[in-house]
Amino acid sequence: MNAAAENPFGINSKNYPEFMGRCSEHIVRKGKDMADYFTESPEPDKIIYEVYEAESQANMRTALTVLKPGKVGTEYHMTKGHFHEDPEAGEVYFCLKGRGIILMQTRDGRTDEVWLEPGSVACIPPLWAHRTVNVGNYDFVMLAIFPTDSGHDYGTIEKEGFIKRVVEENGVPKVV
Ligand code: PAN
Ligand code: ZN
Repeated sequence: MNAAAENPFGINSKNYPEFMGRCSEHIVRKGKDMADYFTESPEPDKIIYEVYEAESQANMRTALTVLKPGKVGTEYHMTKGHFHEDPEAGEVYFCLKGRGIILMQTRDGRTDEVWLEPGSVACIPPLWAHRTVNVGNYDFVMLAIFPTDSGHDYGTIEKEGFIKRVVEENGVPKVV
């Protein structure tokens, strides 16, 4: 574990780039990585989102997601979405910047959503798949905290998709 990550730190809407700078993992998801997720084909080299993940601390992982504004067809930019493999692992999302929606669903087909703006928090219970959607005109930046051993199951969503989608209708976001 790197020593800097063991020190206490605060993250807010202004200093989050500093946190990004000390993360050990950086994932970039482009259109070509998400061809099977959107209804229409995204431009292959367009960046949809980036994730910066810190070393684990106190059995928790902290990850910052920057979801770029934009749409693929009428569908707003979104993350892949996943279940946690550990049935006891929930997660908390803190919105630092922008406007977004967290879509959630269970394996037996229940759905829910939480709209986020700066200062809002979404509590994702265990056993709920979660996907983030940027419905604003600027970057949507959120911080996620989840147990280190959560594990990520992407396969189910990749195969079955989300029951609800967020599209632009008459110039405004609509969950359909
Ligand atoms: C988040 C997500 C992040 C990217 O840190 O991993 O927003 O979304 P996908 O992982 O679905 O591509 C989280 O929920 N971690 O558990
Ligand atoms: Zn998660």
